[in-house]
Amino acid sequence: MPEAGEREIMGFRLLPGFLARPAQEEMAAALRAVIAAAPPVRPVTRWGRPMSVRMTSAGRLGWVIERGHYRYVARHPETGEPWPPIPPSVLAVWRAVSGWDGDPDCCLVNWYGEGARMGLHRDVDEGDFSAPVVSISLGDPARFRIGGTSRTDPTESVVLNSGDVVVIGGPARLAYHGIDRVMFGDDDLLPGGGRINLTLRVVTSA
Ligand code: MD6
Ligand code: FE
Repeated sequence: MPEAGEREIMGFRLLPGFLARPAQEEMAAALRAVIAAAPPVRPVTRWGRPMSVRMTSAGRLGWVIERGHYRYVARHPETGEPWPPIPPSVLAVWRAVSGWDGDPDCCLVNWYGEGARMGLHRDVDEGDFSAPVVSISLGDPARFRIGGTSRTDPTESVVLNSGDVVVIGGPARLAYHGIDRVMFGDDDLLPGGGRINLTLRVVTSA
């Protein structure tokens, strides 16, 4: 049974308002330190186009695109330093909702400025699809599109607001999803506007 306020669409478990405003503020402050240590970069896709989203990571491994290859690596591509640790408040969300015995290897940090979006994709670079991916949204609302395991399956969309958490596991773990658009400036958590999405991932099998 879903808890109050919880709902499921196409196998994606939505936990609207999981984080109250003070918890969002604490997490945003912790992420400012992550971003200062590991500056977000615009990955260049295998088609040679820079993404509109800026990305960095925390944890043992970070997700990067290296000369068109999507992979997890232990160091920031520009600074050469190990990724900063995943903030404790972020790990606490994973432990509360993932149902997974163990912590994630990677917290991918996606930064959306004005006009940024993310095309329909699947997260398939991890070594263990039995673990869920947990997503946390902070800042401006965004329209999240959810499909099935085939690119041509029908889709639905839902707005993700600051403090919302999404768990994708089970059959939905390999479903297509993306961000159609961000309602830039509609939320005041992040100074100057913008949206941060965190995705927590188990990368290596036990
Ligand atoms: C975003 N999220 O919300 C992009 N991936 O900005 C994702 O790509 C995502 O929300 C896997 C699981 C949950 C997600
Ligand atoms: Fe994704």
